[in-house]
Amino acid sequence: MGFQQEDFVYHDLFRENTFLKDVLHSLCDSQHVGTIESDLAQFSKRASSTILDLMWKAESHPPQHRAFDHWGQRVDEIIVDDAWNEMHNIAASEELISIGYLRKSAEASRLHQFLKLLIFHPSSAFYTCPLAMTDGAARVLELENGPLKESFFHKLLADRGDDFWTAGQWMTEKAGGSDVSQSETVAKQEGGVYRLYGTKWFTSAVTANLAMALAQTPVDGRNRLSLFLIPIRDGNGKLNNIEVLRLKDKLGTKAMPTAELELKGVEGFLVGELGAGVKNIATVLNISRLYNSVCATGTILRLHSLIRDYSQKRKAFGKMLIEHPLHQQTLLKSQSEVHACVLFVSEMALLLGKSEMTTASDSEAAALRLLTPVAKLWTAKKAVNITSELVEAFGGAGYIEDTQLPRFLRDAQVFSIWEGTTNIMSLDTLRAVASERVFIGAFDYLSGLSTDISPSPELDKMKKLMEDCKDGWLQSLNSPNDREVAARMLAFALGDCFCGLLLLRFAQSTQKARDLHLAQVFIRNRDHVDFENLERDSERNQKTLLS
Ligand code: MFK
Repeated sequence: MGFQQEDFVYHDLFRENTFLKDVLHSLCDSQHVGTIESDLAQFSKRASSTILDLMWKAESHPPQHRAFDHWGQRVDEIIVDDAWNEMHNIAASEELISIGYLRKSAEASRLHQFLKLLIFHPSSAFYTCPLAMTDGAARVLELENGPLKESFFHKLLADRGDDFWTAGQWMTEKAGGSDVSQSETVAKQEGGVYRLYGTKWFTSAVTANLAMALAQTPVDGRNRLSLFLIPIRDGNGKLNNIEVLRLKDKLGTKAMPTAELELKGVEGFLVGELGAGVKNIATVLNISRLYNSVCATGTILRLHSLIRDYSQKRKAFGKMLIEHPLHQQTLLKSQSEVHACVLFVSEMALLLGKSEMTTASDSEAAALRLLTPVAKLWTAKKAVNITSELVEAFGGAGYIEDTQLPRFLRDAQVFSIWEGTTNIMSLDTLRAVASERVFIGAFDYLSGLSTDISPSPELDKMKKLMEDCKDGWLQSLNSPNDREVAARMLAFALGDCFCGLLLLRFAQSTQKARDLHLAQVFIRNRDHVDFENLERDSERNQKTLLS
């Protein structure tokens, strides 16, 4: 037989090298680190073996919509593979939601949960998508602290699959995508309850048990969006006055059922104040945007592990790929960014944990608000770019479906769209910095981070970037147009600066040559921020675009 290439291996991400363990040890207090470490170790072993097998099965049997039974009766069954249902049981028994709410590890509980989700995501067939919305709904209910919490909160935290409920988030409509204010779904009061009517254009995880949905309600003589909790199914598992119009044929996330739904008078329970729907659903969005960051990060952590493994098994031009200087450059730059993403989401987990324990300082609360959209857009774009780079690094094998590598590229594209595009996240960054409290507090937080790090040229470069962001924003951007034009540049520069500081602090904490090298590689590849370097004349821009 001729040459046979040895296959690449899906290593256990927690045991493959010391990186994730080092992250945990550098951020978690000694009281909780042992429990979290042993839980991550056992789970990571499952995620790279039995759970991975379930993912292949779920991915190769995508969901189907059976609209009618054999007599023509509308049934709207969503047929999913058993493997998808097994992901549900795993999510419950591994307490993937409840870890964040039982708070056994106090402020580090979200760190525990996010690291576990990071390991789960690349083996989950995107079961992390329903989990993201479930977690967001759980946080809304926890804050609501009334009868709805009493009825539903515990179901979202259950540790047995049969008892565990997942949640969807139903916002997007034909008329209202990013601009949800254009939504046409209405909630009418009928017989003392609210009933919702309208079409929801993009509802992921239609196998969920409840949904958080926006609908128009009359408030002071005009329509305003309000938030409703909808129990999706009755006691027999049948949809409650909801019709499934069709499942979406998406670019990726093929195992995950996403549907177009017609609401035909489904009962909904008002959450929070009438007319404050966007503000209330922002709680869901902020949680699910952090999940998006965790999942984007998990994707590239896994893919980088695969290419490192392959690079030690594939020979070209007389030596292993890993020995080629140019291949090393590609892998090193992406590894520095993968590590940056892991540190970014881990730090956000700590900030979220503190905020939910009400122990966050003002500057930490401000950093959480500002850096949530930044984390979302920054990690999403890294996932898209790095996935493209690393799939390419496999050569032709990366373009062949049965290597399962092209799936990475298809799936990565969702991260910059799911829960708001890069530009929408940039506008949310703008919304956040418009508050003086958030602007000052978040820069205080970054500045505090930099004072913990020993002097070096790399630290100087990150401090300059931070000052240029702050001063440039205050001094050179005065009109709403100029600020909008600069929003994306600010968001990416903040992401660069935050990650550079985190990588330096991490290297200082581990004292490992690997971590210092990766911090240096990352910082060397950062650009300066220059708010003057923008096309600010909107009228001229439009003329050029249309001519
Ligand atoms: C996993 C597989 C997935 C499968 C494929 C997925 C593909 C994509 C499917 C989807 O459709 S996902 C859903 C994507 N859509 C979004 O994420 C919505 C994007 N749009 C936004 O985020 C807009 O910015 C937003 C709807 C929030 C704008 O609405 P408004 O009405 O113009 O907001 P406004 O008036 O600025 O803010 C209303 C209130 O909410 C304000 O509070 P006050 O009333 O007290 O002033 C804001 O401060 C507050 N708010 C808005 N965003 C916030 C926030 N508060 C905290 N955090 C935020 N992020």
